[in-house]
Amino acid sequence: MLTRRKTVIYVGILLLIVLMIGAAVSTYLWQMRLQKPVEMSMAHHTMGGMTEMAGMGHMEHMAGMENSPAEGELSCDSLTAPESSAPIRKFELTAAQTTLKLANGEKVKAWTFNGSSPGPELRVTEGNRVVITLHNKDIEDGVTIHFHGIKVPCSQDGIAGLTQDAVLPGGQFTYTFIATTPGTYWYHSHQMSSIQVSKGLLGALIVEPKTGYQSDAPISDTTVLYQQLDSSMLVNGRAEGIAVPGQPGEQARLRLINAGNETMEFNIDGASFRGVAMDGHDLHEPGLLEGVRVPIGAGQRYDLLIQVPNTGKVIISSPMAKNLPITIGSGSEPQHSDGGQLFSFIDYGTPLPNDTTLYVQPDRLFNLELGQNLFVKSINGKAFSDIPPMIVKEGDHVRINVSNRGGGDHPFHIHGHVFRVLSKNGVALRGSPVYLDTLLTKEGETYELYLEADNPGLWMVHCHNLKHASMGMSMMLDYEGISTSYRLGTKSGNLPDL
Ligand SMILES: [Cu+2]
Repeated sequence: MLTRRKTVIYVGILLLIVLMIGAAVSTYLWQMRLQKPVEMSMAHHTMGGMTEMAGMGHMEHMAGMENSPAEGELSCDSLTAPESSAPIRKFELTAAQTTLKLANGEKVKAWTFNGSSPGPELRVTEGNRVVITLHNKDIEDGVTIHFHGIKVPCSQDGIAGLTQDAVLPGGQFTYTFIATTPGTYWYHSHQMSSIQVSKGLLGALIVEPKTGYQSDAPISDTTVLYQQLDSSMLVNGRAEGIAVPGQPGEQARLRLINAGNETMEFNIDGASFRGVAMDGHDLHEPGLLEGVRVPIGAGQRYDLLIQVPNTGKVIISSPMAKNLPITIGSGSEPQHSDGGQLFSFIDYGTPLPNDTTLYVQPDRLFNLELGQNLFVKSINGKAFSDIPPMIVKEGDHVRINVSNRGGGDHPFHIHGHVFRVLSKNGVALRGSPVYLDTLLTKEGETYELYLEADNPGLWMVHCHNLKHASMGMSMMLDYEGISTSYRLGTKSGNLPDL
């Protein structure tokens, strides 16, 4: 009798477990369908006349409202780089399936630009007219190129299903933009981005200042791009650390790019350093830092300026990228410390005199809560196409309040714009102004951001943990009166965030 009862209990427990797994799997599969409608317009909201602020992020959107070009409407396609006599820099990038042989002998199947991952570093000068022709050799799902952090015109943003169709094998697409702002940027495919970026379709894009860098000591300039290529962590495409030459007294500028999906924290051992730029934008009077860990969210860039010491070398390392340190100079090993405080931009550097942005009254206010319910990564409790867009018009001063309500780190990325961080957890920034295109948010944190609506178009706003974006954490910033004829979905094959 007792045995029978036991058996019933065991079978019951087993059934419960099977049911729970079943529920989890079906929720997951259902979730994956979120990014796969048959056909939809990413700009499906035309809410003219809504000028009042507050709570607009919570407004119900009008489902199924198609964006038929009405009178006075502009198509994203018509928004292109202005004519100019700026010096032209031309590049050709060919996406192809390649087997890469890493330095450690390991062979990795990758998707590459011009045979390597990362693809070639594109280095241009401020003011250049940059012309990049993308060719697709054999990536069946098609590819695009998005220039992360660069303020391009709408038609050049490289979003499959929004600003263009994905470029299929044998096809090509030419991107043109003016490189207006010097700094460290990167490029990557925005077709099935969570898949294609982790397979290798990415590279660095550096815009050097017209005037060069002002300094009394010689400066080396090194791009350091970390990426997750399937299961391998790589730095500049290598499975081993990199060495940067440097004589005592010289300065090394490191352009750290986190092209992976997870936050990376860096220890800088053997020298004090300055954080001179974030997301390509110079910080004002950055002070010397020592023993401070630098957290770089997915998609973000930090430029560090490090003075090579007289005694030995400098080692920059991250527990997220074991065995991939950056070594500057030569000599004795520095003492390793990993218990330092996390770098905070709240009070780093000094304010600008006569900083008027701080007193601008917003015309629009949006509240965005980044979170998670079950397998959905959500914004205001909703996923992807259910999230109402933020609608603005050119010239608007826009306030966006972002809070992270769980589900991991969410690096919050806005296309086509640079935003300013006004406050963190209710505390106003009191150091240098901080301008970003990607903001690392951790659970429980709240930020107030300011953005000037100065680049009419249809823009994606998403988490740059691209897996999170593919699970729903993706929405739109739409300008009134802009439309697109491109469609997302299984019919067109355009799936920008899958
Ligand atoms: Cu996220």
